[in-house]
Amino acid sequence: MNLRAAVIGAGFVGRAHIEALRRLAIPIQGVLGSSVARTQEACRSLGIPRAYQSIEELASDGSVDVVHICTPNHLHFPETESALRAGKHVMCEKPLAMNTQETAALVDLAEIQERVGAVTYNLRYYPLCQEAHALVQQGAIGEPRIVHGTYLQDWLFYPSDWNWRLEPELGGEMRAVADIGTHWLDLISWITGRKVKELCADLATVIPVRQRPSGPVETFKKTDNIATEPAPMSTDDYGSILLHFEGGLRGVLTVSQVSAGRKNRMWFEIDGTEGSLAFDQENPNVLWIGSRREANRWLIKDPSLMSPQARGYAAYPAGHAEGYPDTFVQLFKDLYGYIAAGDFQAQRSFPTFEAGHEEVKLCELIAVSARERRWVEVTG
Ligand code: SOE
Repeated sequence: MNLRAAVIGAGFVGRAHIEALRRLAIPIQGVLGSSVARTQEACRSLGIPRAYQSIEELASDGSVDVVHICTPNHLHFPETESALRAGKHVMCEKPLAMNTQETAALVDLAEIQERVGAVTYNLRYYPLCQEAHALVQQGAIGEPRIVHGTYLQDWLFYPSDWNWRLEPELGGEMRAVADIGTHWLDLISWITGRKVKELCADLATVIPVRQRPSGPVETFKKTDNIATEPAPMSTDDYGSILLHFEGGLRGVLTVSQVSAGRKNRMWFEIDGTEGSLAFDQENPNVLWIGSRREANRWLIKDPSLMSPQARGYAAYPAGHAEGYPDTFVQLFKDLYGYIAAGDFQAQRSFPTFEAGHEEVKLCELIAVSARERRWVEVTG
């Protein structure tokens, strides 16, 4: 494949994108960071040839086919718009944009420009999440009836923990639900093939005042020894959401970024009429398969024991663990393969801009439900 990439953002997730692109031997033409110094440092430390000075310079680079957007949330819309208008395909970090006006505009613009848009709901690409998807589609657990789970982290546990996601102007009005809850919601809708039809949410800002550092702090980095000032908080540290999906499936999700000891615990269980499945991102090489008729099983990731449609998403043989960085490789493999094939009417197996729009819509409805303390229907 002759496609070439450029990456905007060189923080935690930008580097994950760069590493995955390299495993796929996709040339990275250049990087644009949050400042000239950070761009140059990224190019130097990662051996990337070109340090762009601006989004305009990047967009006018005719050698770039796909732009990866790995910046804070408020930049996703303008950067994606520039890339699409310049005729690039886009791989955007989640959430796709700050609100549904923006996400709907990006869905339309990608269609008008006949470019492909994807959103990094990469958790679909754990080999055993692909297997869960295949098993549910094959009817291995019958009709899904109940789904429950959590997405819990502790990196914002202390009032002194800080990140741009805490500032609504940069991260959006919703935080834990948008940042990690939408990963779970996207994953469950994709595995079960059912959309959320109505929901009822309870949200809380459990740390009402935090200590804002005088300079920027990268995701998952500590703020020790930096001068700070008190800052009142408005976004959600915690949320629990009751969910009704299409086809009678119902369930509940709890998200939190203040649960001590839980580092990145995206966990789900789907209970069907014939059996159950459960997966834990902190231990992603096993899938629990529950049964009433026979003994429960643990499927240890092994491509030779996985369903034909899922086994291609395991890059390594049995006994060789795969994790978070591998999910980006598999997602980009799907996306770049689709773009290279050139038929943009073909069905898309990766998370699309439409999926990104759907998640931002759910976030807006979750905010309404929590504010008005009531069930809200998902329309449109
Ligand atoms: C921070 O909460 C974060 O990096 C998310 O933004 C990612 O999407 C998730 O995969 C890990 O946690």
